[in-house]
Amino acid sequence: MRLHYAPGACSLAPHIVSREAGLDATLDKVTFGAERTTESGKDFYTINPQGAVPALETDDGEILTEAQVLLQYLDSLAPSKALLPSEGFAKWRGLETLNFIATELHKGTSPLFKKPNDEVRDATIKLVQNRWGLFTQKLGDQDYVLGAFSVADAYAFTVLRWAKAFKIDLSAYPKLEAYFLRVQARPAVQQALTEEGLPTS
Ligand SMILES: N[C@@H](CCC(=O)N[C@@H](CS)C(=O)NCC(=O)O)C(=O)O
Repeated sequence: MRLHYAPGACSLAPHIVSREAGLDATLDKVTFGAERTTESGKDFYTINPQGAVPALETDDGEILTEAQVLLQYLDSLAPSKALLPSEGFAKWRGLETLNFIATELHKGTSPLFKKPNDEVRDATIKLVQNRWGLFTQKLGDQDYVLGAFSVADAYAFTVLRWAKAFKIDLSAYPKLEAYFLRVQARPAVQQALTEEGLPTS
């Protein structure tokens, strides 16, 4: 399979999961400019008309988009790794958490990439701080948000990297820093960061 990604973008989450799951995923970097081209020399819009990463080309030639769906797909390819609860109410809690990360944390933070004016920036940061507070409540005293490491942690880590890069003050949630470092220390996460040319600490 081939994962289209941009360094540090939300595509880092499925990249991490592919490494956690030991799946054979080839990386294809997308360059964002006036045009969007892949490292393999294609117009990225022909792969994903939305122009957004992540996009996964499966071994059967299907193209799958939407980060949280890719995460569930990758989990389904490696059931023995149990990277997302699949039974009982834990399954629904897992899906609820993934959707929260996608719609509240990921899409809550992404307006900051568009260089908003001060008013929008301040409102965005306030919302992001509130949502990380809610995520911290979900985390509680657990090491990982669903108990054991899951695809949700790969996604949350990816978005928390952005909050840190934008220097959003999350000091009211000290457990988040320990959580971030715990996820970052995982060998698969280190591998994915290295493969994307990103700092590993
Ligand atoms: N709905 C998509 C959105 C993915 C997305 O926002 N990707 C960003 C990077 S994190 C992107 O490629 N943005 C470029 C653009 O939309 O122009 C998903 O959830 O996977």
